[in-house]
Amino acid sequence: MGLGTVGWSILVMGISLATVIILWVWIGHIGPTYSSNTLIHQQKILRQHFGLSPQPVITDPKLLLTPPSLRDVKNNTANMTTASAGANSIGGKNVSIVPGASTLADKAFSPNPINVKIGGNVTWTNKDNVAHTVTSGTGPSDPNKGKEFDSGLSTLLAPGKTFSHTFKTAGEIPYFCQIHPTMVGKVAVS
Ligand SMILES: [Cu+2]
Repeated sequence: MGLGTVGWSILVMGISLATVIILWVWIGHIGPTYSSNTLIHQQKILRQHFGLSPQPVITDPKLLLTPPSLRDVKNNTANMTTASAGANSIGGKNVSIVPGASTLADKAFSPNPINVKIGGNVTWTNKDNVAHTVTSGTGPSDPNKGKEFDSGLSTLLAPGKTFSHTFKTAGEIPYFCQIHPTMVGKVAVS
């Protein structure tokens, strides 16, 4: 009883308060990003361990607003429909407009060149994140541009969209993108 007990009580309270302050200063300053940073670090180690390429860093703000599980749905479903369409028709070929295509010249389309039988069709899928066109011809100044096929400047081939064309005559048909004319490809019909 008396001052001794009160003294001890104050001491215990003081130590508790000090502990709380120390813990707050020690852990509190790490902040809310601590757990997500740990997660990223763990993923990096795991990817290295299993020989996977490092996680791509996403900076596109539109993509960051989309949950990861929904990010590739458009492209994936486009692949599914073109894959089944290709399987059902004789000589159906698929060409991708690859990510970053606008600076890739003749690597913008894959595979390039593409071989197709007479009567066969080619389906282009835009796997890039900007719109393109697939337009027959050697470039914007070709007087015959778009004669054989053209996905169109008014109906741009948006990301995830597809465009198909059936080839009826043999020959080598160059094509390009009207928005980025350095993107070039070739269809060989035989
Ligand atoms: Cu383009």
